[in-house]
Amino acid sequence: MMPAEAILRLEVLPASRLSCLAGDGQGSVLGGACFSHPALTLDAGTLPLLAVDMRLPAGEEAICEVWHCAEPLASGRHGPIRYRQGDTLLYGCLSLDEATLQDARSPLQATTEAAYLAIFELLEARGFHTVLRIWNYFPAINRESHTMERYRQFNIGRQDAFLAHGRSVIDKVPAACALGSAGGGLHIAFLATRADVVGVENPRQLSAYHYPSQYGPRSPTFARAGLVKLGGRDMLFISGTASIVGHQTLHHGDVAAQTRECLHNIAAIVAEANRQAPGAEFRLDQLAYTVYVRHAENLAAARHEMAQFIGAPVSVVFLQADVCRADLLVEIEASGGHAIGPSQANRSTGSTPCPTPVA
Ligand code: 3EB
Repeated sequence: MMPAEAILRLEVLPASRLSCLAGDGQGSVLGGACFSHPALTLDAGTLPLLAVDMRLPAGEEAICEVWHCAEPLASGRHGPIRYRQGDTLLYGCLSLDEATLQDARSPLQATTEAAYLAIFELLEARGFHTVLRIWNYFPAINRESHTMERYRQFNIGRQDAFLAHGRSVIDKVPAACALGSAGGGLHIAFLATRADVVGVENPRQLSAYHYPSQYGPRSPTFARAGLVKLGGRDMLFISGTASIVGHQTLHHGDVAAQTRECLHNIAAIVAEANRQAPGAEFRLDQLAYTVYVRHAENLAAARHEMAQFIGAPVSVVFLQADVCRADLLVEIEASGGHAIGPSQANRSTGSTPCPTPVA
């Protein structure tokens, strides 16, 4: 007998194979994000698929991270958000141009606040109380404008939206990442759930929501990781993780040492998750990773350190992106406990032909 499909599965595939998803049963696709430079023009129909303008390692094809869900799914729209949901999971995404408004807020701050307000409105309307994981991308993340670094403007807009919806900004906050894209507007994707989510913090790091004001007037609103039980399985979503101990950046200018520090931090989060979910037994080599490296010339060093530390993880994607502090050269996110890879049906029959690329 075939084992039951996991309720949630991550499939990493080249964008040229996106059209295969129809054969795979587009029905199982919850949503996803594609990375390429320039951004793809996706004809995704009703699927919430984000097209992010982000550089890849030299010679690599545009790549998509696609989430599949075994629940019966339905798609919808809410304002700028495209979403798809089952009984316990909802994935949504939106892309907004930075609007110039006639008020004191910077365009990025105002656009971020509007995006998060729309997300919370949708989630309240659909009865999904908890954001499990949220991915944020916008250009020139370290550039100064309106007297402030853009990442800090983003943090104000994000926190104001949490507060406007009566949401806590110090715990029960989502796992997240915030990366600099190569162009375009503000792109956000999110995975929400009706299940209970436990926030996991890293004993080696001050919680980001308690960062002191030297990093900006508002602390970033995210947890180091989120732990959830779905379909009887413990799943772990680890936020973007950098070479930060306490609240300080370590190893300025040394990408290899920064990569190792990221991985020590991820190992600490995994140990903490295993303590909070006895029986889960998350393992570093069983996680799916995305590694964001600021400078193309540092990709090889980051790859080498990953291989030294983890061996051969089940999945790893490398992308080139700016990270949210100017002195950070690399950031690594990971998730596990869900299935990783192509569907079991595809595994047993070999790869499905898919002659017509969507892009
Ligand atoms: C850090 O630990 C590095 O603002 O959502 C990592 C993950 C970082 C998420 C966010 C920022 C965010 O502060 C930066």
